[in-house]
Amino acid sequence: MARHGYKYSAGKLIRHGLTRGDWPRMWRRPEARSSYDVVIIGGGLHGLATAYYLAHNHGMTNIAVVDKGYLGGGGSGRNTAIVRSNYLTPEGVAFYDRSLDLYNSMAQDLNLNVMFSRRGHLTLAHTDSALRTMHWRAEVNKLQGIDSSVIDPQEVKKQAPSLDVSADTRYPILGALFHPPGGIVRHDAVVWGYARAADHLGVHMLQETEVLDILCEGGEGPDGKGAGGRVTGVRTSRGDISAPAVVNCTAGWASLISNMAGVPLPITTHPLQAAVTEPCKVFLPTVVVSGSLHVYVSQTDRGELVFGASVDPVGTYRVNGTLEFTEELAGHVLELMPGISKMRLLRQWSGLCDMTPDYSPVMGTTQVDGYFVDVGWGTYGFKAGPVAGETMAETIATGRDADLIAPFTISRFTEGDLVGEKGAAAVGH
Ligand code: PYC
Repeated sequence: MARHGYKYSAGKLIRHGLTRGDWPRMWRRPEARSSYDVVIIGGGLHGLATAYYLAHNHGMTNIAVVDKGYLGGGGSGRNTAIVRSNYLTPEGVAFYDRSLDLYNSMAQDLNLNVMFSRRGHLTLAHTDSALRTMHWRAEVNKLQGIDSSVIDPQEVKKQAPSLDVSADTRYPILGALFHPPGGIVRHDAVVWGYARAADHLGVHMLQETEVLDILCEGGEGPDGKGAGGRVTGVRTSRGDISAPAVVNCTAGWASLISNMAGVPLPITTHPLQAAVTEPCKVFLPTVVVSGSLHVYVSQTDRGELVFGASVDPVGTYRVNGTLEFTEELAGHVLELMPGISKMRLLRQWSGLCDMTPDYSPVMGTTQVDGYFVDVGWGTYGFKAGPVAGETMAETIATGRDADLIAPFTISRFTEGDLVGEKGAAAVGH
């Protein structure tokens, strides 16, 4: 039997299910200690993966993951679960490709079926300039051994027969970037898998525990915060916890949390809306993205179509759904797939996205000793979760930015060394 999870024989599992016996909890609800070696703020995919890899790869188990809500209640439970590595920059391609590797072996590694479905990913081009960007991405991808190529409308039709590829549409499909390794994963299962495995290795998950301040000393700012200082712990709604290392793995509130350490972030926060239809027979075999029409869509194993769009244009912390989003989405999706006009939308939701100027994350060490960031995940946080956890764990354990995240550290904004990924964002923002 694998390391994490229930240690039951098949017979015992069936008996347990039939008798509705007491199922063991996936993770404990421990009392907080007064000190930990590492406190991770944010109990989403990134925070849990960081905790898991710290424990699993580096033997560090005196770790707390604190969250003001419940595990996976933020962006990890609100995204559209798409994974891919067909980015535009060599740095981005290498980083997201490692994440795909980790997604590929995750079910075995965490002993939980995370329903990874490698089904291919199409990014449609409706203009000559979009087609040029797809060729550019394909060449960058191929140089790094990524399966990615530009295909013509007839091949697009073979991959996704429900798409209208005729030339007389309002936004004709001129071609697409085709990325066979892309797909979707069950996002909740990924969170549960990391949480259960981290718990099994001794990590404390402290839910409903809000971080009110990050405690520092020696820095140039008020209360010893800011450059040149070092972290000493966190103040939470359940009391102070001391720790020599504090990691900001939050999304939505990343800049507010970072201000608590005196480390301002170049981030603006915008809502991102999504929607899902009633289930129907599976007819869409790939993930389909249209940057020009600001839409992406995939079909779950249950048969629902899951749609997303670009972030809302105005920065805010509100996560209300809007009618404008639904109308625009429906209009654009029906341009691509007129055949689904009778399908009904079931639900709509939104989450918060922390957008950086170059559409790449901010990761690693900072100007405050012991304060680490894994933030700025815009609309790409889910696909990066595993590799972000793995590389952040290495960075925290060694005190040195892991090679894969060295291009994404905060210093790039002062050194003018941006990693421009706007051309590979799923949609225009
Ligand atoms: O970057 O693939 C992407 C994506 C999908 C949904 C939001 N972003």
